[in-house]
Amino acid sequence: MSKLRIANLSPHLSHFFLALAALLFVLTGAHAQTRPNVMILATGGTIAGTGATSTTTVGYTAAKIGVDQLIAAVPELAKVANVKGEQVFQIASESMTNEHWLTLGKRVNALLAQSDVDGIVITHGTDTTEETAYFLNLVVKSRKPVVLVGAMRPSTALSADGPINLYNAVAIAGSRDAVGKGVLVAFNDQIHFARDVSKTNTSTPDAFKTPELGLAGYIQGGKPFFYRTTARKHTVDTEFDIANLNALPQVDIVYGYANMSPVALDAFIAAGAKGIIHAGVGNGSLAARVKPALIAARKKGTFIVRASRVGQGILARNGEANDDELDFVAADTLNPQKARILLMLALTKTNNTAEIQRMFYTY
Ligand code: DAS
Repeated sequence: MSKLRIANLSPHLSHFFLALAALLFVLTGAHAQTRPNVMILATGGTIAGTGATSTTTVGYTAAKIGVDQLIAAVPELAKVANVKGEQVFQIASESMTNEHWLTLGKRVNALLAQSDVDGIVITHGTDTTEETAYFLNLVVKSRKPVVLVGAMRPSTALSADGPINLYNAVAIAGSRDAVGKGVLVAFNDQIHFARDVSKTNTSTPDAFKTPELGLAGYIQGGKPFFYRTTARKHTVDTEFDIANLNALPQVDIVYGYANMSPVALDAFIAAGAKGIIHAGVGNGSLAARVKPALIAARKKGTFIVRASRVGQGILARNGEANDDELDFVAADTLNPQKARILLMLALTKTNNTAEIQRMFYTY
C-alpha cells in the first residue's frame, strides 16, 4: 500500500484493528503471560485462623484453613499475578522447628530454580515470621522475590488483615522492583527487610516494625515503592548452603534479667548446646553469678554470642565484656532470636570465633 494510501486509512478502520487486537489479547489469554507467576507456600498461622465469631480477635485457632481457601478468598490476586498454592505445613508458627526451616528453604530454592516461577509468597504465623524470614534471607539461592506475610486477625474477624496483606505480598513478589532485595516481610501496607524487622506488638495490625534501621518501603495500590536497600549480604551473596543439610547445630538462648542465675545456661550445656546466645540486659552485660559459667562453657567448646534483650542498637564487641580475652562473639544489631539463626548456620561452616564474628558483621 502506498504511503499516501496508508496516511489516508480511515481512522475508523484503525480503531477497528486496535479493538480487534485488544480482543485477541484477552481471548487468547496472552495477558496471562504478561502477569508474573507467583507461588504461594502456606505454613499456617493466624492468616489461616478461624474464630467463633466475627469479633473474636484473640482466643481463635490458628492454622485451620488451607491455601486454596486463602487464595479463593482474594480473587483480586488474579489482577497482579498468576498464582498457584502449595500447603507446605499447617502449624501455628510458635511450633516452627529447625527441621521445618530446612524443608521450607529447600522447597523455596527448588521452586525458584524453575523458569516458570517469578516469585514466592510464604503465608506464616506472625510469632516467628521474623525468624523464618531471616533464615531464608541467609539460605535462599535466588534473586527472585520471596515475601513472608501473615495476619494479626483471623480470617473470620471483622476487618481481617489477612486478605489485603496477602494481596500486597503477591503484588510485591511479582514485581521486578523486588528482585535482588533479599527476603521481605509485608504487613500493614509496609515492606520490611528480613534482617531488621521484628514483631513489636502482641495483637495490633501494625505489629511489624523496623524501628530505627527503617523499613524497605510501602505497598500502595498493588505497587511496591522502595526507599532503601539493605547494607548486609543476603540470598545469593551468602556463604551458607542447606542443600545437603538435614539438621542444624543446637543453639539456645539464655535470657538476661536482674537476679538471673546460671541454671538455665547449665541446663542448655548439659543438653548438648553447641552455641549459646546470651540475651543480656543493656549492652549485653554479664551478671557476676553467670559470667563464670559462660567462661567455663566456652572453655568446654560451646560458642558464646553476646546479644541484648533491649531490641535496638549495636551490641559492641569488647564493650561490657572483653570478648577478645573470653573468645566470645558480639551480635552487632541482630536480636537474640536472629543471632541464634546466624550462629547455627555459621557453625555449619566454621569453628573459628574470628570467622563467626566476621559473619555477624557481614549478614
Ligand atoms: N500463634 C500465632 C502464630 O502462628 C498466630 C499468628 O499470629 O499468626 O504465629
